[in-house]
Amino acid sequence: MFDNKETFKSIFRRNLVSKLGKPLAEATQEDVYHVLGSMIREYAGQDWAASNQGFKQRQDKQVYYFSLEFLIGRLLGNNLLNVNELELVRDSLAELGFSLEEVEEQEADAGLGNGGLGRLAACFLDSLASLGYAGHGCGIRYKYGLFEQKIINGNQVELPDNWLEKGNEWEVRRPDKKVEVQFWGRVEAYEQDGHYQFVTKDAESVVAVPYDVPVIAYGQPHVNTLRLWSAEPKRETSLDTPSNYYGYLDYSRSVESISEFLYPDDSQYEGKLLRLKQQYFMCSAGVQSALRTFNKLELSYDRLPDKVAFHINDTHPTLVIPELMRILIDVKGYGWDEAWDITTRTVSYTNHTTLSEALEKWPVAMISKLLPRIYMIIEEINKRFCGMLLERYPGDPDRIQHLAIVANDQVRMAHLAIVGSHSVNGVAALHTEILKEREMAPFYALYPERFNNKTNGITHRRWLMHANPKLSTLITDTIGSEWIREPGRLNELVGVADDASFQQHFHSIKRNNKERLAAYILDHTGRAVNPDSIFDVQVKRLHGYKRQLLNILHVMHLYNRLKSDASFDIVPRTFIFGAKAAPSYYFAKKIIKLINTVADTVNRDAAVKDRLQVFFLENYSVSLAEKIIPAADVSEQISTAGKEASGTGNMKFMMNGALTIGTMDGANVEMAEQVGQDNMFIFGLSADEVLEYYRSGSYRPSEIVQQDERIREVVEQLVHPGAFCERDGEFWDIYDSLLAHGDEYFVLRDFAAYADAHAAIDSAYRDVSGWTRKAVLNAAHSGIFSSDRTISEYATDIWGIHPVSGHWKG
Ligand code: GPQ
Repeated sequence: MFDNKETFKSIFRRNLVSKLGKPLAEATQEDVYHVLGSMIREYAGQDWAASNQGFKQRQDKQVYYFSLEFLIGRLLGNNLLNVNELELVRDSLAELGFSLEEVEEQEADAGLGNGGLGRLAACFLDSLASLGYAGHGCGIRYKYGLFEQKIINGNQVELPDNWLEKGNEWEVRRPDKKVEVQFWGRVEAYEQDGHYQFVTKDAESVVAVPYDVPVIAYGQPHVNTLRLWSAEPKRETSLDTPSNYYGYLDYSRSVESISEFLYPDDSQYEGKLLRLKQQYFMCSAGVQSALRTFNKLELSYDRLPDKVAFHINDTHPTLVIPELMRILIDVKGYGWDEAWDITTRTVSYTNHTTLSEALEKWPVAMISKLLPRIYMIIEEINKRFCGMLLERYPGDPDRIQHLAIVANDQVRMAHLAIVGSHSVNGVAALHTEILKEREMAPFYALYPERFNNKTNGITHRRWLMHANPKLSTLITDTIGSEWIREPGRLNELVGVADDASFQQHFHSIKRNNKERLAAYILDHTGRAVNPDSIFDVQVKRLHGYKRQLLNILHVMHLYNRLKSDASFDIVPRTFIFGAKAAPSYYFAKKIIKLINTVADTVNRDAAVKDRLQVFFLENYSVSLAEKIIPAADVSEQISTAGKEASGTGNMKFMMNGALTIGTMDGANVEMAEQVGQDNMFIFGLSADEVLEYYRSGSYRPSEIVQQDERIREVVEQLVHPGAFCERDGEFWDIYDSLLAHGDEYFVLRDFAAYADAHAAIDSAYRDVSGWTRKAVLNAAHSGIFSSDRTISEYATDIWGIHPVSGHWKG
């Protein structure tokens, strides 16, 4: 791209003048960011055009990954890494008097997602491109991403995330590729040549305009597209827009609201009309646009499944199924059976949770009014599906009712997704087993061949190479650079896990990352952190089942012991939390308040602060994760067993040499298989034991409180004024969740085992070499959790695609 530093510097100066009209002497860091970003984007434009040209010429099968969320974070550093210019640009900027790290800080995070599901989509895009697949993202260009979190008096306050305020260097608006999406109206049927033809009358049209973001491969000139749709009113007046001026203004505002903001709920169904509009808007725009590309191949639609795959990221994009049916039948003239065959062979679906509160069930009244033709098609799918069930299970109406897509005046999106696709996958081995044996068992009985597992992964390019460049360099210096293309080869580090000199380098890199995080904490909280303390981290969305409560209750217990037992000797520990709570999730917000209250008490207490500190870092985001994860010694993955479908943060920590304290849940199970239980701190109930408790109803949290003095003490501290409770009954709701409402997530049941696991961490950490060895082994066995492995499995088993370009520059 740039031959050497001198060419870079001269091109950069020229761009600064032509783009901003500024000489170098006047440029701010923000200017440098914008100019550099636009240079990289423009450069990638060449490869982008060539990639698209290649797809078309070779008629490559295209995968479209539909997702309401793409939590991509910042792009500058990652794109520089992928085009192999990171070092040259860093050095050149330094010569011009700028620090690349500080320039990177100028970029707003693209926070177009809530948590794991959205970040997974972003990691998948990186792997699709870097492995040379023709695979693209389809999403929404929300004007406001996930809210910005402020902590005020210990409470979460949400501010709008105006991420586009300063412009977005990476996107290209493509008005020439716009499509129209129809809402409301009524369906009319005509008879034509012996069959019915359906048209929707008096619908409201919305224009979907794509903003394309290049997804740049690592080390090869391959660029895919993340196409984000923005909703705009139709400018020209026509029958489907209001003709009077005030009516038009209302229409225009309501249209723009479709892509206005991301719903901030994670693993939680919100039955709002606007959310349904977002879903259909994205599905219809994405399907139309993919079919437009397919049309250029001039093939029969019978061939669609050979050339196109639509993957739906959870049920949020399930309307892809009836939308494709609508186009095949109403526009392309297919009969039902052929259209159904094409559709089901084109669509595949990933399930990300078994939590019942996350299940999408749209009211028939809402969906049939907003999307009348789509609802007709859903009804017909349901009718035919139930007819099939009736043949198969005559005399078992309960079973049919249980499996139906439309029942109790609701459309069950998961049922529609399973019935309308050829593949249904879970995201970790345990999760997939739970789907097959419990949650989706009757569907598994019907369609065993559709169900498969695809254990999640993370891109090692962002989460190791970019987030932890020093460790990345050490690895390359030790085992060569092949691990970058084949992350499985990280296991060659096993050979140096006991090597004293390697250990020492590894340890000092971790220590260095901890110093950087300590500097960040000092900067943001005004408190100094001891970088020799154990950095014990729990960062993820705030949820009952993720059990941040278990963690903070244990911190309260440690504090109590330090206060009461002068001989209690612990390795200094710094507990770090980061978590956003859904704005309407009252309980989760109370936990945030509790964590902050505990942090306040502990950090202000001179008697303990050399041994115990607690921080809640505000506004957890992708870019903050990149600072925190490389600095962690201990990774908290402590969900109630059976509840966390996979987890992906667990993999990021492992890859960066943190040791996991965790339950046998989600992908923790497979991590333990890889690295061995000796190198993790596993504790607590198993998924089967949790299930057994639910079945028998025999769990009595009050008995545990009676038996365990430590637990009694911390539970009482929630409601009685003292160290952690400013006013009487401050944390009654939390107290009640544990004692009056049965402790749904087994926090008290797992407390003792959790405390033991923490004691084991304390003693293991005292042996520096032993700990470092375990840390190295974790990194060494993390290669299988690269999303490159995950994506190759999707490619082979689900999508039937091959890399279309395969050479590596690096
Ligand atoms: N997940 Cl359903 C989300 O982040 N949001 C959601 O709405 C749903 C699931 C997560 C899930 O909780 C994690 O266990 C997974 O690792 C992650 O999806 C990616 O599969």
